[in-house]
Amino acid sequence: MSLNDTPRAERISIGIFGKRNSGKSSLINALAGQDIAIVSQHAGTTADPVYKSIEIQGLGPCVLIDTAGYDDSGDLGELRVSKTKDAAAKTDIALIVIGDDAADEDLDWYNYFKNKKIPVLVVLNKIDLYDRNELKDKVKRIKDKFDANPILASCKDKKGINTLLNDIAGNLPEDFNERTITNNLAKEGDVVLLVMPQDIQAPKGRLILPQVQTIRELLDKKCVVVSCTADTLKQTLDTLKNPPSLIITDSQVFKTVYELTPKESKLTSFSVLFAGYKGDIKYFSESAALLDSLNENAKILIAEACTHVPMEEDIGRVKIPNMLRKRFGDKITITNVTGCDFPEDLETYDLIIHCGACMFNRRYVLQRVEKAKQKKVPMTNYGIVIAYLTGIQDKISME
Ligand SMILES: Nc1nc2c(ncn2[C@@H]2O[C@H](COP(=O)(O)OP(=O)(O)OP(=O)(O)O)[C@@H](O)[C@H]2O)c(=O)[nH]1
Ligand code: SF4
Ligand SMILES: [Mg+2]
Repeated sequence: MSLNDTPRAERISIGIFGKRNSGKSSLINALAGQDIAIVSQHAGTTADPVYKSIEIQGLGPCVLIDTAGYDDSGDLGELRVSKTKDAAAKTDIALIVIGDDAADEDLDWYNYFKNKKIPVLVVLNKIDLYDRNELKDKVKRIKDKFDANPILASCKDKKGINTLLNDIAGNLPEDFNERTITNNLAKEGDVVLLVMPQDIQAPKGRLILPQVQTIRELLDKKCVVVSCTADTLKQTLDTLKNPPSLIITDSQVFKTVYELTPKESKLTSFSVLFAGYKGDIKYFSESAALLDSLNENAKILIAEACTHVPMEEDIGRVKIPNMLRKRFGDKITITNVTGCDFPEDLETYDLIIHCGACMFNRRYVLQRVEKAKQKKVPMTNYGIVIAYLTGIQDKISME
């Protein structure tokens, strides 16, 4: 993916699931209109999930996810199935591909998505192999089993693909295109000031993704966007005729910025905004409020979506841990995880602190929140926890 493309986390993730050899990879190629996945008659050709960013007419920017068949067995097979489950956690809309007769496993996976309220469609592939009566029987059996009509397709003859694309467009999660980063905090004509310290963590010559996405959204909303670094904030405010209606800061300089924020301006941070955009802001703020109940024996998990090499001044490895130690003492235990690592034994932690997760899609972050809720572990994010630890939680606008 080039820098000019829509980030993967902002695309519709279409996950393709099914038994081995059902024609999942063939379907990816048919949907994409090009050969992007390897197809063969050998069962188990696709071993790891393959994520392919692509523009589909009528749908816009999508990620097609090809997966290993969920009927794979043995040690290696189990590993593949667990990776297929990871792909399921990132899926916005799922297709269950049936290449022959529907099996109980197909129904299990169908129900898995239904239970998670993820839209799911059943595709009966390879219809070119059956005569009219055989097809009628198969369709009836699928209807009985799933209580849903299958979409009939032949990847070989390129039949049914347009119908499938229309059905995908018609079944997208309701709020998919409605959610915004700044919600009601910024509207047309507002002057919004962004405070963005370009410290060691920002890649040379670039802005980080949450900043880029926020600027893009504010420009789309027809806001007047002004930006500065923390050390030029006072000077920037002095040059403005009126105080900005909103200041969005990097959380790391929350306190400094708060002290300079005019009383007419609302204040928030990029990661507070991303808590609402990608996660569950209500749970995040309720969880941060529980900070006061922690003590020196607390075990805290800090999860960061980026896998960059930790650097001096790193927010998740240095800044937040230092603030926590200052508050609760040196004995507290802090564990850092990055990327897709997220421990199964969440119940052993007293609090989870997540980064803004701009690299993850909302579905995936909400799945982590769900796991935390199930295990009754509070979960919050960088911006919110910093606001609490600096005592300005009541001064920031959450949504
Ligand atoms: N006749 C017919 N054959 C098809 C169709 N779609 C796929 N196939 C064949 O089915 C076989 C399996 O196709 P794949 O697309 O590799 O299936 P898969 O589900 O990705 O398989 P794994 O990666 O092994 O899980 C290949 O030989 C394809 O040519 C179809 O619509 N009609
Ligand atoms: S994924 Fe997390 S750590 Fe990486 S840039 Fe986004 S908010 Fe920062
Ligand atoms: Mg395959």
